[in-house]
Amino acid sequence: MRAIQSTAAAIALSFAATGSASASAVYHNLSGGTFSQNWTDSSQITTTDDWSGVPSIIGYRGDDLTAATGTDPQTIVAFSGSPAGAVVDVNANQTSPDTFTTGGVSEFEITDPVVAMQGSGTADAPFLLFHVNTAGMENVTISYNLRDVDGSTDNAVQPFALQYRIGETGDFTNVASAFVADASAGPSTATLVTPVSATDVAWADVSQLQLRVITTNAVGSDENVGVDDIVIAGTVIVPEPTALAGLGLAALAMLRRRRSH
Ligand SMILES: [Ca+2]
Ligand SMILES: [Ca+2]
Ligand SMILES: [Ca+2]
Ligand SMILES: [Ca+2]
Repeated sequence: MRAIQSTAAAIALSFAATGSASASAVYHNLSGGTFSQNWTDSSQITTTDDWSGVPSIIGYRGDDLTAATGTDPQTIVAFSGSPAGAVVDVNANQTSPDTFTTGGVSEFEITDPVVAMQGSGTADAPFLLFHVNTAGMENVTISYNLRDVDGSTDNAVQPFALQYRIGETGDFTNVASAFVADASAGPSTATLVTPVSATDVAWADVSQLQLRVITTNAVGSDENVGVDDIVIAGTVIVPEPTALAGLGLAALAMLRRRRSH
């Protein structure tokens, strides 16, 4: 009876933790294949704020990660702001990035479908969080295209940073080489595409690698910028030749020991 009670209590606790903290995502097992997402399947997101149909990605609005406008996203390393906490976000099934002014993460079912982000007074630092299991893999890379999909008269400086952390707690580490100072152009243009790619030795052989692409509320009216054609790849870790030679010697030594008995 006691065991049943404590099990029930544990389940209740885990539900409470899920509700108050962040959503959970399945970590993509990179040894089973490359991770990719180009948003072409617009049925993966059908309900606002519901990421359950999108493998290994969750979008967050980034409330209270900064109190200012024009903050360099490279300097924001906390997972969530205070007092808002983590706010899961996506505005589903949108069709007009020019006129959709709500800040945060949005799915645009346009000619080349994309999930895009723009900051606002509420969406202080929206981001996409990728969950990857790189066990047994090295040379882990991420690449994506930042697409200005906002053809309105807005002409903001829309910076994008790439960050990572190992595990699900603590601050993120910024990847300086992947910073884009302004991924948008304007006014009234929606053609700029900025390719980004990065790698870090710290991403190899870990069960929980979190990568995030983050922007911030720009000075003035923000522009929607898509994060598209995302690819996360790696190579299988092969034992060093010296280690193989060592194994061979150990096997020989074992054989000799057996023979001598
Ligand atoms: Ca796309
Ligand atoms: Ca959709
Ligand atoms: Ca633009
Ligand atoms: Ca703004």
